[in-house]
Amino acid sequence: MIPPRWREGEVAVLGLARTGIAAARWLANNGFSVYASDASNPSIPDDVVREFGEIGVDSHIGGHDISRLEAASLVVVSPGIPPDATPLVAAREAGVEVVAELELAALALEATRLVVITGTNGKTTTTHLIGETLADAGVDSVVAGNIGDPLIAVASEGRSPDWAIVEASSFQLHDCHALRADVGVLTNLAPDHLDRYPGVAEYYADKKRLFQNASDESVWITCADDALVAELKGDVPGKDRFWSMSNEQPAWFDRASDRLVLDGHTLLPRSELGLLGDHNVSNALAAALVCSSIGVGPDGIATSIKQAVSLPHRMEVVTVGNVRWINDSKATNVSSTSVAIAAMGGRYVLIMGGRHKGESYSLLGPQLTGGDCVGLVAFGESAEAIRSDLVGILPVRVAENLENAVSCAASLDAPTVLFSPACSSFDQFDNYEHRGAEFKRLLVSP
Ligand code: UMA
Repeated sequence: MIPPRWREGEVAVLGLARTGIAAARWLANNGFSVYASDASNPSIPDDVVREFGEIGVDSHIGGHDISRLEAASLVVVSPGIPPDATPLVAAREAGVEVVAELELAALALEATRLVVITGTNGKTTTTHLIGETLADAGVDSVVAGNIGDPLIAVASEGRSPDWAIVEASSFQLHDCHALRADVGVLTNLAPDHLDRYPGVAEYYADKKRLFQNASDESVWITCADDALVAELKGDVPGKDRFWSMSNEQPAWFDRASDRLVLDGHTLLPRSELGLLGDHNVSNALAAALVCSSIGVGPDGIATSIKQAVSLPHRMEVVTVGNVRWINDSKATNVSSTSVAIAAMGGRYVLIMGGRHKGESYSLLGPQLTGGDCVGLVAFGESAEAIRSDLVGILPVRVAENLENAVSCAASLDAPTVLFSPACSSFDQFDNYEHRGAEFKRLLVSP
């Protein structure tokens, strides 16, 4: 239930990108007095500006009025705003409650049960596979969160589906206190976002918020092979359902017979999974466990998973002439690129680069040593750091931008080029989608 105290004054919405707009809309339409602001000048669509005028959202761009934040009954924060941002610090110091949009949405959708998927890598694909399988099975469900649409937008549509399948980033979990996952998935853990967190412990602590408010009815779906995940989860109440890439578990990959197995029965042969790499076998097993815990039968799960194709910018194959280009622009951290490298077979060139996030690229050294990767092209702000971390391992060329990196990779004459940046995109692009779209455009019109 939405706490009545939040109605006792003005609610301040921080950030006016997708999340802030959706949160302000829901709040104003539900009788709250709303002040929404953004420190920069995001381009807010004209119809949203008009709508805000009609529903009474007081919106300001180009800065935050700190005194209004300090006097607010609640601050609803967008995930892209770091916890140490000045307006948030001011609000907290003034004793104002700060919540994530995800928390507000979960309270607004009281009758909807939540599957919450978090982890460093694989969460978007797992969320997508669950969403497709439940939709195919006719389960009243919606997919939301980090994958695309903020959950509060579902509440705004007046819908109250039986299930919401929510991809939750650590940023979104940070200011969640009452959020309760009915089914929770922790895909894996690896260092990431070290440009925002003081250290990996703080990043993992936000992931751990998945398990807050655990009860005996909770269902936890985690990988039995991952000691770090087990340690983070600890001994919380609820029912555990494990998957494994090597040992017999409720869902597991039987490598000897090349099959994905669910509850003792073949779910599908590995060859029928249309997604590249072991990491996607792992994602499919996690999704299968979620769907079976919601009541979908193994045949339905298998049919939906077989039909799944890779999402844009995640090991997305684009064949141009004789070259297979793999767009993995979503790989914004070193562990994600490591997973992509593990999925490769045959000679290939690797393109990496973008904005450095604080991780060492030398972690990739052992995988690249003496392997199929015949050359590395580093571009963007992090090019020099990548070069100096990996230059002893394989030939490294430096390119100023993505366009030059693509031409350089093409000149190396390998049958496959893997574009898996291991960095964020913000040095030269709006986001990873923009970067991936540019990459694909360059392939057709270099
Ligand atoms: N801003 C302020 N004050 C500040 C700092 C920033 O007003 O002090 C403003 C910025 O100018 C910006 C807004 O706050 O306009 C922040 O917006 P946002 O970055 O949260 O953007 P949204 O469009 O709302 O997108 C967010 C997620 N973005 C981030 O987490 C950075 C999207 O995840 C998510 O899809 C969307 O909500 C819907 O849930 C993207 C992402 O990059 C895909 N996620 C990270 C990742 O996957 O690695 C976590």
